[in-house]
Amino acid sequence: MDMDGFPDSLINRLDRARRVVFATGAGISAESGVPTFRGEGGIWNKMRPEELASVDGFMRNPQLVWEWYQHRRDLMSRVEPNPGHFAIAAFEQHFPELTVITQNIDGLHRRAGSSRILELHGDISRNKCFDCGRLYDKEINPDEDLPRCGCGGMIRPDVVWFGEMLPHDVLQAAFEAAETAEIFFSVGTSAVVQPAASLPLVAARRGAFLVEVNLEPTPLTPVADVFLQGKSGDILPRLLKQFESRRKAAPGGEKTP
Ligand code: BJW
Ligand code: ZN
Repeated sequence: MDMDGFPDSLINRLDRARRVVFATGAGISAESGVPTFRGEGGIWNKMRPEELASVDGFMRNPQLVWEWYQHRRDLMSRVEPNPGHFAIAAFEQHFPELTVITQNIDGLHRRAGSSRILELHGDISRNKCFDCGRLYDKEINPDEDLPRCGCGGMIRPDVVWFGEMLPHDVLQAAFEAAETAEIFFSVGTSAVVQPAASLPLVAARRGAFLVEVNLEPTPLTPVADVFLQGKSGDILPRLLKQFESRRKAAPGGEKTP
């Protein structure tokens, strides 16, 4: 252990790593003011996911679902990335290959400056046609008649609901990144929603060093090599700092076996 409390095993691994994955969930954006789904203050404590985040729910009551998404879209457009997002973006310059795999739809990794980002569950700033998939940017006012696509299909947010497939190419790239990662960070996710929850397990099976950052233990915790309990916006910047000061003290250290 070092005085900042991060295990030497983790710093040593980071020092040698070339391929790193940060897989993030709602928790990383909590400190930006975006509510999480599960856990303390989670959305699903008050709302029913099957009503708001499923195809059936949308078909039953598109107006309600649009109200919810328009509300969250407004909120997400007003918030800013936090030190957790910025630390991940800064880690990029230290590794030849760093991939961010996120379940979030808020665009905050992009706004923090990360460059290789795989968005598993879509992007709330986009709309698409239910039937033909055509993308639409225009704002939806849930109080008015909902617009339709030229093909007659309903317009919906470009996000992935329960029971829907994830975007194929994005998911494939995510599994490839997990399979080849030397260090895999799981940050701020309850690690229960599939198939995202399989990624760290795939990485670990292929030999990746698994690091979890969360306020509380999850089903992944027993599998993790290191569990860092606390806020991602606190832990990740401290980890970055300790890692960077190690690099300064021993430049080129990353090349020693
Ligand atoms: C902090 C913090 C701080 C707080 N610092 N930490 C196999 C077995 C069982 C079920 C299934 C299965 N395969 C598929 C399923 C069904 C389903 C599923 O997994 N259900 C489970 C709930 C059981 N999966 C699907 O349907 C997926 N599709 C699919 O599998 O297709 C193939 C298929 C089709 C048909 C049948 C079968 C298979 C699609 C999943 C889509 C998920 N969609 C949502 C909504 C997206 C759009 C939107 O945002 O509106 O995605 S649901 C919601 O959950 C959202 C999130 O991305 C996702 C994950 O949540 P996340 O990010 O983990 O957040 P939380 O809130 O759960 O956790 C936050 C964590 O942060 C907590 O742990 C806190 O402690 C922590 N935290 N503050 C650090 N400051
Ligand atoms: Zn269409």
